[in-house]
Amino acid sequence: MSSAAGLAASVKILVAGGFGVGKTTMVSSISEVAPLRTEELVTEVSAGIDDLSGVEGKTTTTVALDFGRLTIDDNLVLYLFGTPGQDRFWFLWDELALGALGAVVLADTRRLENCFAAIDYFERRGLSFTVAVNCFAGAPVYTPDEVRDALDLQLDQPVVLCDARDRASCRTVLTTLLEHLIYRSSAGVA
Ligand SMILES: Nc1nc2c(ncn2[C@@H]2O[C@H](COP(=O)(O)OP(=O)(O)OP(=O)(O)O)[C@@H](O)[C@H]2O)c(=O)[nH]1
Ligand SMILES: [Mg+2]
Repeated sequence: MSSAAGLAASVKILVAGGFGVGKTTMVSSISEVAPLRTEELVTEVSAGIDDLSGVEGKTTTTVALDFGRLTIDDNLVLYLFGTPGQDRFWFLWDELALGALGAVVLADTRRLENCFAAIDYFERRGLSFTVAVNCFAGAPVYTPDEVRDALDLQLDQPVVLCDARDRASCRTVLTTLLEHLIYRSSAGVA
């Protein structure tokens, strides 16, 4: 977190998760400035590699990052960085994670296993995160406790349900993450 007298503290947050889970959608929904997107057409290189089930209409994919900004109050501004979802862009994650204070890991219950890599990455780096289940229509519905169990997460690990298209819902996800960051810092964990 960076701050100076009279200036709001700025905090960098990553929005991560598997391919097509709604990362770009979430950053775009919540950003108060025109979001930066770096989307390109999904090419045939994707065929047989990226699982498009449930998002068959998806024609573009993030190739570098998404960027957005959200002012929480006079004292705190969040800078949101959405990661690319395709495995071939993993090499960008270390750059994107530099200086980040926390992360949202988006999950889709139809392809829950796709968020394992992001969870593993943040656990290894000791970066606090919140799992947010993006509730796509028709996807199996599970409680946060069931998702936490399925992902084998600690009991104090926040898991919330959300709709990445809805600004208020995304704001709740980020508030949950901020509360978790404060809890971890007061507990001396991070
Ligand atoms: N029904 C529904 N569709 C959604 C939701 N969130 C995103 N979508 C759609 O799902 C598709 C994938 O969304 P993106 O935001 O591009 O996903 P992404 O995680 O950024 O994808 P990559 O960058 O390719 O990994 C898009 O067609 C969205 O319109 C949601 O909450 N509900
Ligand atoms: Mg994207």
